[in-house]
Amino acid sequence: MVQQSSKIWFDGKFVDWADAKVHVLTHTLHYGAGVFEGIRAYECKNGKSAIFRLKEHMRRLLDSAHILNLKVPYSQEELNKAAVETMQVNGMKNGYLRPLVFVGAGVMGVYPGDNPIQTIIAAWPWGAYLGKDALEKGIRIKTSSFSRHHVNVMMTKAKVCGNYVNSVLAKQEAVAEGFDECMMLDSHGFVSEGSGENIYIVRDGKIKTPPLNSVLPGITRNSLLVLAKDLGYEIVEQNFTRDEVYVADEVFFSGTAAELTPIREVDHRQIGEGSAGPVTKKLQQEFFKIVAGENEKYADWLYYYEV
Ligand code: PPE
Repeated sequence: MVQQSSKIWFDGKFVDWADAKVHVLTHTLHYGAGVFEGIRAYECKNGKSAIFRLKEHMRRLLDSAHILNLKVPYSQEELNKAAVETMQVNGMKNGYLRPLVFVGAGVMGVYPGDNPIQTIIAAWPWGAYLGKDALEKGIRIKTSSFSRHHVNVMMTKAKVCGNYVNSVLAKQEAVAEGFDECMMLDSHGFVSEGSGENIYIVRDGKIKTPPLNSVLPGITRNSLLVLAKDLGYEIVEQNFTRDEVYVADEVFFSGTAAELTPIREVDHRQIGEGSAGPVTKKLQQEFFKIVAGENEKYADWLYYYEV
């Protein structure tokens, strides 16, 4: 059960958690043409709180909406403000924010007509996405039997609700078979991403992540590309195959929910020593310092607020 907070921002107003309801003929509920975001806020060492890369997340939300031709009636600045207020009104110093833009009820049929475009921002406390030990010990994954989207089937640059049917199928399969998560291949057979994370391999100190073809342009991914370079690592965006993953020294996932999660086993093959490797650990350590406001160099990635 999701841990409830008290209020949800709903079309410009705060409503009680229990009253944030929609009609069963809500268009997006039937056809999936909505867009969303996942954003984390962290309590910082200076006693304040900060939403990590809020502006970039809201920009991606509006980009996603634009790709789907949804006209969001709010500016990026208004959405930033609403996100901060959602944390404040709920008295939350840290947690997960979920903005969602959806097509409301009106006409039925795939053409959305003039149905209202509705926007919500919910927030709730969310701990480690892949389990308590995942961040430290690493997880076990399998290659999914489901391919990731072809770029002309779904719009992969957009975080579209309907895109996640593919993720749900893949995740269900992985969990049913006793794995923590899965690795998905694109329609050409190259490694793509996890059901809700970007993926990386490390071999001989060099880091690779798939280019932005079939994968979501992760904001954590963007942060790690900058951070890894700043730390002196070679990091490239390049296609690779599943067997290259098997022989990697280290494999890890990144995402807002997953943060930076080491992968210790892929398709029953141990990766490296079977625990988080040195590059993964270093990036993870530095990432957690940045989100806690302990590295001035990345101060503009933090959107501070007080509760
Ligand atoms: N790929 C996918 C498919 C994805 O869903 C996410 C985020 C990422 C990559 C990483 O993107 P970013 O968060 O910007 O670094 N997945 C969100 C939803 C997870 C969920 O189960 O819900 C998230 O991490 O918030």
